[in-house]
Amino acid sequence: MLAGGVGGARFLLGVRAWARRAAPDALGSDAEITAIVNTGDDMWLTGLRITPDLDSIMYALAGVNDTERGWGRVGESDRVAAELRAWDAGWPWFTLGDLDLGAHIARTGWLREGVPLSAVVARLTARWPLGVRLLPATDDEAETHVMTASGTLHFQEWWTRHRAAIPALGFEQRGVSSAAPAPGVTAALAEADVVLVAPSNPVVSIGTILGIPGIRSALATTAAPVVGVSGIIGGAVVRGMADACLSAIGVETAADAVARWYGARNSGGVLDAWLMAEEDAALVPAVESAGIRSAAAPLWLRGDDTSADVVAAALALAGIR
Ligand code: FO1
Repeated sequence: MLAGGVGGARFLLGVRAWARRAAPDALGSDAEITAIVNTGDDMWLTGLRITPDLDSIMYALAGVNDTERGWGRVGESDRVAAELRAWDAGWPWFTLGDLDLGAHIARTGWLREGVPLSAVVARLTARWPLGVRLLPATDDEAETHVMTASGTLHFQEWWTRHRAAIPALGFEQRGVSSAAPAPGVTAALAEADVVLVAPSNPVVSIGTILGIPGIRSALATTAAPVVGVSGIIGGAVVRGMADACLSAIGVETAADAVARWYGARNSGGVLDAWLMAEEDAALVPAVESAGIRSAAAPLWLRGDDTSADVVAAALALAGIR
């Protein structure tokens, strides 16, 4: 699985639910699930390394996430954040909850000791039986920055302070040319029975993972079918502001346009198949004519069970029942 944060977390809960109910003859009830997670949203804030997408997925799989906000911990408090504001430290528009800070402090301490991010993620996730292995796309810092008419800013500021309201002229992954897939990433892609592309933000989540040197070629050469799930239903993004990102790169906010942007694997892209919502069933022929197998199914991720149904529909496109 390639996944971003909030959309990726919901979809991963569905993949886990599917694996728990799957017939043994499919991938076996002990299906191994590896999530390769976007790290382009990551940043240093008041000396702490924040990794939003990895944390959103970890907390969701552990069942300790704040389901209203979509990020951070349930039962959170912000006494430290109030103090940081009083000291005028950090970003007043970016709340670091007290429980969440526990993870940031632990992570930053280990990183400062020289522990690579992937090993830090292994230590943090060992606290709960997630049923999913989390891998950062890279252990190197390759943060997404947004170019606007009035200058370049970190993605996280554009996203949380400005709510993506400042028109983006483009995105850059700072330091991506010297970044490498984290240990285990290319092997996971090579050895997979199937690779799922979560309905995450195609540009700044999935696109950022694909931008790490070596990941596209691992996807191109794996024997596993690569199946994507649309995060756009009926011409609108399900949540988040992916439309602001798509328009920045000149891609229409439409399920078929995103499939074409990912491209067919047999013509240099990444997808073998693309699952869209019933609302977009009329677009299936257009996607198929781009060389990408396609189908339409109910796509709303309401709970684990319906999400597992979406996963089953995606796997069926890959010939896995
Ligand atoms: N999003 C917000 O809109 N406001 C916040 O104050 C905020 C804090 C925050 C803290 C930790 C964390 O892991 C995520 C946080 N997010 C916040 C969400 C974050 O912007 C998103 O999870 C992704 O980075 C965007 O895809």
